[in-house]
Amino acid sequence: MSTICVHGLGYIGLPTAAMFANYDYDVLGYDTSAEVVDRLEAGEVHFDEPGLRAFVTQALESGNLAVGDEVEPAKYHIICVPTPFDEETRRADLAYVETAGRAIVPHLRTGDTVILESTVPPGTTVEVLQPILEESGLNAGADFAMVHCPETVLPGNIITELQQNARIIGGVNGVSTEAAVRLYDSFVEGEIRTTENATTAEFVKLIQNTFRDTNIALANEIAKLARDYGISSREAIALANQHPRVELHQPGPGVGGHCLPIDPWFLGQNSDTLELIAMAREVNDGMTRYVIDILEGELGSLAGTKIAILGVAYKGNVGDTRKSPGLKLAREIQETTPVDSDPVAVDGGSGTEIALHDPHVSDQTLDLEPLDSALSGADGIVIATDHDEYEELDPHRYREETGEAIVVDSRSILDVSEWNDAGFTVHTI
Ligand code: SAJ
Repeated sequence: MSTICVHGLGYIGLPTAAMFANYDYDVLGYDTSAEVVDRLEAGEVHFDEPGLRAFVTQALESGNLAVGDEVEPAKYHIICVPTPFDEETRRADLAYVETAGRAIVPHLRTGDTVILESTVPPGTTVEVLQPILEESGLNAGADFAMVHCPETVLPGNIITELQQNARIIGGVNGVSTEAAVRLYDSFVEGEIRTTENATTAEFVKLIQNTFRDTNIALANEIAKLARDYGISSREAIALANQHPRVELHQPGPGVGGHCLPIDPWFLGQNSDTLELIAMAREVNDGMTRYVIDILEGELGSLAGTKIAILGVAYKGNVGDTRKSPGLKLAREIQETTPVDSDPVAVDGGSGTEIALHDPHVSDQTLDLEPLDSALSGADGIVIATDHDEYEELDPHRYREETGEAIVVDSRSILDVSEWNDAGFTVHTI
């Protein structure tokens, strides 16, 4: 019997399982995907995250971590399953949480603790998970402990943040909360804050990401205003942030990843109140259109042009393309220049040739090109992701291949005067 059973070995579950194992707990990592389990058993990690492979290998080799596709009894069950977003209804799909709960029921015993880490709409722990777990005949709070403990780690820095970030633990009662605090206290170096209300913990996680999304929307609107006034939004924001109570985020081509563009909708899922937050989502989603407007302002219709999009990862120095602004931009350009208006249809009927480049992305389903070929003959170049590699691009090297290309630096990472000297027209957001 394992001490801890982690349900779901994805971005959060796998590092969490390895962390506990490396802190000497006896851990079973459970995943319904036989492929995930097989790859882990073969020493492979199924997604990119700095340092994770060595961290997981250490856990497996110590014998503290085992992986499998069957649940076992455990003193602690930690649920880290995905909660996919339904784009049409803008609601969370809680099927994986429900399935995880049902998988625990036959193994649940008096004195166990069940922890939900997955990001969920407020009310899920108590209204969705609790009734399922109580099908065991045991009562949450009285017979077993039940808490929500949201993960808050930043992709690209997961292992460090897992240990160093503060944690919020919301139990259905004091005994539940204390049981989870004792567990996380074994490796969390950040502060552990508690609330005796699981819904509050769910809510807190969502307002953290909503704060960031809404703040970025404000930065995006500020960037548009700054362009209207012919000044640099980045300089203005940096100067404004000198004030001790101002903390503006950075503008860009939109907000990607699996958290910020989704969590504001989860927050409003069981409420009628979503005004500013919904508008912020629209502002951020509209940034790809804003980039297209800049390109069209310079090039006219994009039909028949070639646009190179540098960066299809959702943010700098990661290989993750979930809800990537770069890919969204590519799709929207293709919709903007339908085949009818297109004298030289290429790439699936779009009137625009789109070349994608990203040094961090290895997704074989994307038609990524080497940098030279992506830039060759480009009429427009969009820096869509703030990878370090793009910051270091030498404009003089590409000038001949691109001619007088228009550059939209949506992340403001280029040295504009250097690019101007090389003959490029550069627009920054
Ligand atoms: N972005 C901007 N401007 C900024 C900051 C970010 O446009 O000033 C964009 C990024 O380029 C990216 C998107 O926002 O496209 C999201 O990136 P991010 O780095 O803000 O966040 P994520 O999605 O990688 O991780 C977030 C984090 N949440 C917060 O910082 C409040 C992380 O701590 C959470 O654990 C994670 O969501 C999650 O799992 O919820």
